[in-house]
Amino acid sequence: MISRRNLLSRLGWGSAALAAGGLAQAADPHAQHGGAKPAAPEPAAPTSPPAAAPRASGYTPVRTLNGWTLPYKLVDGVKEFHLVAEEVEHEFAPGSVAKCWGYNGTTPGPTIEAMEGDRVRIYVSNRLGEATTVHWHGILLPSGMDGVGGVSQPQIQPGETFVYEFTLRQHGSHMYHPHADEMTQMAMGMMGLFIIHPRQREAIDRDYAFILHNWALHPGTSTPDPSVMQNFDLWTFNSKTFPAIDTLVARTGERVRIRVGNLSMWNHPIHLHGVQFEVTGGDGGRWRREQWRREVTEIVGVGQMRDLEFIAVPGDWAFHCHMSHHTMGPMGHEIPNLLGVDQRGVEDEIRQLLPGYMAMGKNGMSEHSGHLAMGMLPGPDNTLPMMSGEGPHGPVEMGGMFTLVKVRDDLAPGDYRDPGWYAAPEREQARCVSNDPEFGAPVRRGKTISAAPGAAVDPHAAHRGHGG
Ligand SMILES: [Cu+2]
Repeated sequence: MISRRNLLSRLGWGSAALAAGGLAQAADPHAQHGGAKPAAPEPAAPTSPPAAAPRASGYTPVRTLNGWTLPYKLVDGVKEFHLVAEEVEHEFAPGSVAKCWGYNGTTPGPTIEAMEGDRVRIYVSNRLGEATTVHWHGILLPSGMDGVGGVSQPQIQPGETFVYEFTLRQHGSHMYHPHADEMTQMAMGMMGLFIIHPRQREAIDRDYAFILHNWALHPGTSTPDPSVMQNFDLWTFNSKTFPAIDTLVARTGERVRIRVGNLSMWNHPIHLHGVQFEVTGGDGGRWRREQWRREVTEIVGVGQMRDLEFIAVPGDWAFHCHMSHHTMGPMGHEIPNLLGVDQRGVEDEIRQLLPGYMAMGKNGMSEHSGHLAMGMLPGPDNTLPMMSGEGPHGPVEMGGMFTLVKVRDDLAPGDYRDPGWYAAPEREQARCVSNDPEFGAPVRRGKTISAAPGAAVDPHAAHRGHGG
């Protein structure tokens, strides 16, 4: 497939480039005069590079957040991959480790990366205690290679290795996952990305990819609970929660693509600050240019993939799910609403009876991030705080599906190291101008309720006297 963008970039190469392909024909001046196709390409202008052969010159490799790409062996022209389904020890973020299931030692499994037209042979060994299969989600292939246990193949029993083989007839962002005891195996972390690059090189400088997922890793436990359908504890980009999720970095002016897949049980409105991105593709490959949409939030539905592209502008930009509970760590779901209730002294007593108890704070939940920063209020073992992360201006108060896109003017191409925090120019920095609550003469309507006299405006202030 030739994208409009690629085509336009080739228009300057002389009319020889226009001879191939229907899209090019519309731009061909000959087409307007009687519609006769030119018999042969006109000779290219002397300054034009040769343009007849497609540029099968490779691709910008995908950068899998906190992940890796599976190496392959070329055997008689076939790319051979080997996946191993197995139990893995996985760290969601420092302080939370669990027994999960994945491939080749990780959840998600390694990214499979190949090119349109490649023939791939994929061995799948099962080292789990139960049968599995692999379904190649979104990939056009013969029915017997589709990986649906009982329908397209017998299940792969523990200890067995199956082989899948097919030719890639498309390009785009795709995934793989089991189609056997799916509820359990996906809840335990079995999934991975399958990225197929087009033969025509795309104008993308940085290409990121990850999968959205949710986990019922209840506070104090170390194995996800596959029976949970809605109330999850952990919300992850590639099985990591903030602040353990990799930062996405780019140089100012670079074209960045972020491929987002969703194998969780919820739809996620994925939101990026700082730019209007274009949604340029989905499971059905790269969309025609006329179908691209300019957005700042894109819902990635369960089982879907979306490609987001933008030109990088300098700064530190939040990139997160907009369901606010999905940017939190584990919190328990039956917590009473204690906004406005003074709980001094009560919470510790409750926690002696209920070890996982975390109350809603009197002035909101951010009290807790303050407590944790002060070394107080440790949660149950192996349980992440609800909010965490420390930024250059204080606590970030996030968790779960949150990370940053960091763009700098002076990054070398291919440098993916976290550049640290952005230093905004002084005139572009929001700042405090008063600490008088009666400051100014703002217009207000309705019935306002003032904070009680003496109420702690600073949520940490009430605890400073505890000597904690
Ligand atoms: Cu979400």
